[in-house]
Amino acid sequence: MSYSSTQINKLLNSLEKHLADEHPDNPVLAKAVKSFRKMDYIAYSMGLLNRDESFATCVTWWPMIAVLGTFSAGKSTFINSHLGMKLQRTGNQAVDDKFTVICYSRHNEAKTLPGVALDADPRFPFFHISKSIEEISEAGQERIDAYLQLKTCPSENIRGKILIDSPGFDADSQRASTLRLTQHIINLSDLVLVFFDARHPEPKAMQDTLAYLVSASVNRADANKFLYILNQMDVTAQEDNPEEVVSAWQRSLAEVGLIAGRFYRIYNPDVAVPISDPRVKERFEKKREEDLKDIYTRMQQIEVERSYRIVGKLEQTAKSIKNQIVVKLTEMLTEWKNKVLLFDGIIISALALIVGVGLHLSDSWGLLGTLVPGTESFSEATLLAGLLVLIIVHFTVRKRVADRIKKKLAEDMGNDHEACKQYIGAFSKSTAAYRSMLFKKPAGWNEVTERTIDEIVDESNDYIQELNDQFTNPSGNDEEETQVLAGETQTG
Ligand SMILES: Nc1nc2c(ncn2[C@@H]2O[C@H](COP(=O)(O)OP(=O)(O)OP(=O)(O)O)[C@@H](O)[C@H]2O)c(=O)[nH]1
Ligand SMILES: [Mg+2]
Repeated sequence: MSYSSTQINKLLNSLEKHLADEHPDNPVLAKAVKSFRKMDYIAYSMGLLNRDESFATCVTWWPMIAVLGTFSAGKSTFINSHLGMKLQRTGNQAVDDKFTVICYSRHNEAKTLPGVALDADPRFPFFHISKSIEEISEAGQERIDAYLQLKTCPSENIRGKILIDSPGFDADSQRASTLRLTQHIINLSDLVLVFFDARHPEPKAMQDTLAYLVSASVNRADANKFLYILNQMDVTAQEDNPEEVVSAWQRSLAEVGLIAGRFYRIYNPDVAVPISDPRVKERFEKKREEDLKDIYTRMQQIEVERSYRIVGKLEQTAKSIKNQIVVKLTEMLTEWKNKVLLFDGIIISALALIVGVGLHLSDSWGLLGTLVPGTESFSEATLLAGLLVLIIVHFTVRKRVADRIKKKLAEDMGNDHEACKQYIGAFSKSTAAYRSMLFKKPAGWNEVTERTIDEIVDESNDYIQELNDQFTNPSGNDEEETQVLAGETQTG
């Protein structure tokens, strides 16, 4: 993705502000943006990045949790109860017809913004999604607002995360654009909760859902980010054999290839039908509590993971500039210099030889006198012409050799386009015609920039310590936090 250089400044400023809002008491990630920015300037001076690029756009700043599933399965009810407020409408008819992206905002009470707000904002994972929808739209230009909306919400439970509520999945009546959005969301999400309805566990009722949401997920490398949830379990308490509902559900999942995976059974007590038999009730409640705790732990965990992931990326990028990129560029420059000198030598000797032989054959050795100042026929023009030829030869050789080295690099690096582009940018800058060949170090790399990189590495270590202080609690004086962590290690 590329932006203009003013756009990139704006983007990073608002990113920093948003992160600072999210964690007023713990500004690690907002500080990380600053460190990324510092590194950007080094990369600009080295030619690794263009002025309209930033290392900060290579990381995803918000972990995303998507809630998908059959209609009326209780997706919105689950989300409301997680947020602790009635943000989403719920009801027994198909209620939602749009994807709702829910994110934290400290300042506002809940606020709804149209889909264009997401489409136009590069901080969100839906930047320019309308283009991709237009491509497949059958109904001509469809408005993104018909599919997507943004809600901000002051619930602490989604601080630092993006939560997505989706319309009930019903593949028959799905428009292509909805399917495309679903795919986009699945690809980008760190966690996907797939909701099923215990009132309709039979395969027929969810065939399309299975085909689209489940079979596609089975063979993915990130298959473990999918959690399969059978919701509204309370209604099965009335059945003679509640276990049969669960088996029917698991059988239909198995039919589309899903045998391993994480299965959960929950219900929402606020809207549940009361369970009269106390023994059944106890059993249902216990299972529900266990499963819900696991689901919440997974949801909680992704925020911890993202903070470490971002800071890790910062450190890793800084180190790779110093230990890999600069080293490799230096080698490439040495190779370039040696080859240029060699070819310069060969070509100039050859030229001298040709001129010599030519003059000899035409018996005009006397002309050589013109090149020696003081002799009669010496002309400055001849000297200048000779010099010019040498200069042209030299710069052509410099460029040709550099091009050869770049070409070989592109072949060696194969499909790592991003890294290859950076090397080529930096190497081009280092071998630019205005730059002396005698510099051993790549352009933009000097004691100051080297010290800055060391600083960034130190900073990222400080951030990790700050994160450790935030997420672990060695002194153990806050029971709740210790419990959360204990849960994490179990599932992790
Ligand atoms: N008995 C029972 N009813 C539930 C449960 N969860 C949700 N409901 C009810 O099921 C209906 C549908 O809930 P929603 O949360 O709107 O479902 P949804 O999946 O968001 O539905 P769409 O957005 O229309 O696809 C509502 O009337 C809820 O009150 C549950 O655990 N048990
Ligand atoms: Mg809903």
